[in-house]
Amino acid sequence: MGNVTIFHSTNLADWTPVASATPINGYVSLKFQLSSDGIHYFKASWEGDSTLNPSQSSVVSVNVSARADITPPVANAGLGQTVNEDVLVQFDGSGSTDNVGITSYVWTFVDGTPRTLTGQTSSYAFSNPGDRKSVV
Ligand SMILES: [Ca+2]
Repeated sequence: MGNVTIFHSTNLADWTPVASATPINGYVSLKFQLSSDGIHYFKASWEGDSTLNPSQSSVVSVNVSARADITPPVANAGLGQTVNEDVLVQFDGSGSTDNVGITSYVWTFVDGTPRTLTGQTSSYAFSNPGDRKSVV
């Protein structure tokens, strides 16, 4: 049994060897991290050792269209504010960022009882005096 070499390409022309192994029970397993979306090609080339077992190669394509997003968002609720009770406070989370995009904003705080607001910007009039930390 000859060695199998696995090549990677994104254009079917420039092939980069990524692994070489001797098949076990006819199989070679490979773990390879794809760094970009799009079509990736893998070619397995097997070195034959006789006319009965000639060299062969086979190409498969993998279309990567959605990789898992593992970068968490960074919440920015802006600077602290001091206001009197019953005066409308403006919350602004527009300084928050994410590598893909922010799908929702949730503001939670306690004013007598736990309160929840939604939206990139929101407003609220506290009815109880005291220090509050609002989490976006
Ligand atoms: Ca993200």
